[in-house]
Amino acid sequence: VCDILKQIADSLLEYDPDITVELVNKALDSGFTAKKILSDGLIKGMDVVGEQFKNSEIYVPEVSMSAECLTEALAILKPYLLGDGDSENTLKIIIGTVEGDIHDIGKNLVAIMFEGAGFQVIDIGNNVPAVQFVEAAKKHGADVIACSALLTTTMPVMPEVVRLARQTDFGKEVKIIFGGAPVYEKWSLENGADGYSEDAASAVKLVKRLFNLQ
Ligand code: B12
Repeated sequence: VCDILKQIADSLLEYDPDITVELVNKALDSGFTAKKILSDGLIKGMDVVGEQFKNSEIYVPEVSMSAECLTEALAILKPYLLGDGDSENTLKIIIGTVEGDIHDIGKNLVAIMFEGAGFQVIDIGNNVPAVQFVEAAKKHGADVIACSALLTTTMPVMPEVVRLARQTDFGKEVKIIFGGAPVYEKWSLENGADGYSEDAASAVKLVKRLFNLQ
C-alpha cells in the first residue's frame, strides 16, 4: 500500500544510512507522520533484520549497519516526535541500558518519547552498572529510573537496580520501570519493578499512570 514505507523498511537491509535517510526525508515531504514512518517503516525493517539475524542469514556487522541506518533516521525524526512538548510536567527520569548490554536504539526511542511528553530526561547511556542508575537518580533527584535490557543474560541487572535503590532512603520512593524486547510484565512486577511497558508510546502512559497525571 504505502510504497515508501516499505522502501524504508527494506532499506535497513541495504546497510547504507544515506539511503535510509533520503527515503525518510522523502516520506516526511510526502506528508507521512514521523510516528508512521517509525512504526510502519523503520521498526518493521528492524523486525526483518532481527529475524534474519536469528536465522543466521546475516551477522553482527550487518546488524550494526542496520542499527546505524535506524539511528541516523531517528535523529531526523526526533524533532517531529518531540512535538511541542508538554511543559506542565516536571518529572525527572533517569534512563539507561543495563551493564553488559549495548543495545540502545529502543532506549533512545523511549527517551525521545519521554522528552516529547515534557519529562526531563537524563540519559546515562548503555552498559551501565546497577549502582550507577541509583547514584545518578540520587544525584539528580529523579522521580523515575527506567532500565532497558535486550539480552536475556542482562535482564538480571534490572532487579539488582531495584535491590540497590531500595536499600537507600532516597531510593524507596523512586519509581523503577523495566523494558526491552525479552522483558515482560509478569517478570518485571515479580522482580520489584513498579511498572513495565512494551513500547515507547506506552512507556509515557505508564509513567503518567504511576504519577496520576491525566
Ligand atoms: C540491532 C541489534 C543489535 C545491534 C545493536 C545496535 C544498537 N546501537 O543498539 C548490535 C549489532 C550491536 C547487536 C549486538 C548483539 N546482539 Co543484538 N539485536 C539487535 C536487534 C536486531 C534489534 C534491536 C533493536 O534495536 N530493535 C528496535 C528497537 C526500537 O526495539 P527495542 O530495542 O525492542 O525497544 C522497544 C521496546 O523493547 C521498548 N523498550 C526498550 N527499552 C525500554 C526501556 C523501558 C524502561 C521501557 C518502558 C520500554 C523499553 O520500547 C522500545 C521502542 O518501542 C535484536 C532483535 C530483536 N528482536 O530485538 C537483536 C538481539 C537483541 N540481539 C541479540 C544478540 C544475541 C546480540 C549479541 C550477543 C550478538 C553477538 N553474538 O555478539 C550482541 C550483544 C552485544 C551486547 N553486549 O549488548 C539477540 C538477543 C537474544 C537474547 N534473548 O538474549 C537478539 C534478540 C537477536 C536474536 N534473535 O538472536 N545487536
